[in-house]
Amino acid sequence: MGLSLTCALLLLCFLASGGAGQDVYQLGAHLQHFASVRHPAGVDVGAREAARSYIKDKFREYGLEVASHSFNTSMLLNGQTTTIVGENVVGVAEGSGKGPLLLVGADYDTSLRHNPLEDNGAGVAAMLEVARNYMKETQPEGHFTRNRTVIFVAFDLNTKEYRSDSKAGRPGFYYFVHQWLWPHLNQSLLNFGGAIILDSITRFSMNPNTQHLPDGFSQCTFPEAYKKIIEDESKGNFLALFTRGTSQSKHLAQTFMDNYTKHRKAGLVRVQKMVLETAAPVTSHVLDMIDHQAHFPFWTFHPSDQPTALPALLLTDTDVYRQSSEQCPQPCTSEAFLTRQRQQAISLTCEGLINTLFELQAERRPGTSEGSNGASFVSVTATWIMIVMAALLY
Ligand SMILES: *[C@@H]1O[C@H](CO)[C@@H](O)[C@H](O)[C@H]1NC(C)=O
Ligand SMILES: *[C@@H]1O[C@H](CO)[C@@H](O)[C@H](O)[C@H]1NC(C)=O
Ligand SMILES: *[C@@H]1O[C@H](CO)[C@@H](O)[C@H](O)[C@H]1NC(C)=O
Ligand SMILES: CC(=O)N[C@H]1CO[C@H](CO)[C@@H](O)[C@@H]1O
Repeated sequence: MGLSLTCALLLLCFLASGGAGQDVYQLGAHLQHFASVRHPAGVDVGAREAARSYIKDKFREYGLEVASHSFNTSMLLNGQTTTIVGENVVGVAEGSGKGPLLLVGADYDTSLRHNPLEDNGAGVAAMLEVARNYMKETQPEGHFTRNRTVIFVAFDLNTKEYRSDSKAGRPGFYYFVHQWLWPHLNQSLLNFGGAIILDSITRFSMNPNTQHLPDGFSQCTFPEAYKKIIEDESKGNFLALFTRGTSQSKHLAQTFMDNYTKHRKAGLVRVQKMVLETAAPVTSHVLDMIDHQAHFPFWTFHPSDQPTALPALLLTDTDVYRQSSEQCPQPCTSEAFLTRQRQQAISLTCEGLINTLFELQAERRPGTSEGSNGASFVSVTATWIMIVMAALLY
């Protein structure tokens, strides 16, 4: 009885810890591969390439078609401007029918000064989990059919984040949009549903005055978001969702919001929409906040004389504009990093994204009921509860 009681208690603890379904996510396993600095001038010169290999292996394992996009850029190494070869990694989930393609992307390299797990290992881990679950649910035995194409992209060399290097060339995502994506879309806006970018998604704080906003944030740029954040005592307790004010971007943003908010634990980390209207004035301080992540070359896409803005969303914790309530002890291992708060936040983001992909790119198979993908987790839980009760009665 002693043993079975212990077993039962352990199982109950296991069940109680099931927050935003995080035990179905393999975040810890991914994060182990993103703990070290992945910069061309980093101490571990092989770290960037090792991370890239890991992403490719996982994409293949999930059944995605892997494509690679190499580009040349430049940066300051040992005092000299040097050409560097970068590689964006693409995982393609081809749809069976026509319709606009959707992209989910995250940077996998790092700057020299940020925590490699926070910026942006967690974003890459989330993207991998979204890819894994999307592919699993759209297998022949899954609940959905894959109708429209989804691509998952890990971007290399975000030179815009290496701010100390003012001579650095353009970042990998810039080349990706111009050299890979636009030709792939047959240079037609109609073939593109939008990009959703994950860049730093684990910095949170429920304490007042932990969210900093740059000068000009309120004045006509993001008035609604400003009001809400001030009302909330400037707490860094939200995931920011930056979008343009165009109808296509707003539709994508709303679909994500709706699917995110549906989760019963969504209240733990709310999503704050930041809508940048076309005519809104933007100060250089505000631009500093939003011009170095991968959504930016989509917003500012200019393939010819004509600007052709592409729809894109940025999901971010606002990074250096926020003080996290959780410091990671140095050296920050993936185990120490993946606290319950971070795990829940990443899981919620994953759930919102996966359901957004189901909603926009897939179709429920006839005969599978609404919510049955979520219900599989519940029925597993129910089975465990029965086992626990049996153990207790015994
Ligand atoms: C990068 O530059 C080298 C020469 O420095 C060239 O041989 C190579 O083809 C370039 N690669 C790409 C992808 O443009
Ligand atoms: C989605 O794909 C399935 C299977 O290929 C097909 O039966 C269905 O008609 C498609 N739906 C649309 C809207 O294209
Ligand atoms: C682009 O055109 C090619 C050749 O006509 C076609 O096979 C491909 O499906 C098109 N791509 C998209 C995204 O429509
Ligand atoms: C699974 C899920 O919650 N899907 C929802 C995503 O958002 C769309 C648009 O609001 C809803 O129709 C889906 O039901």
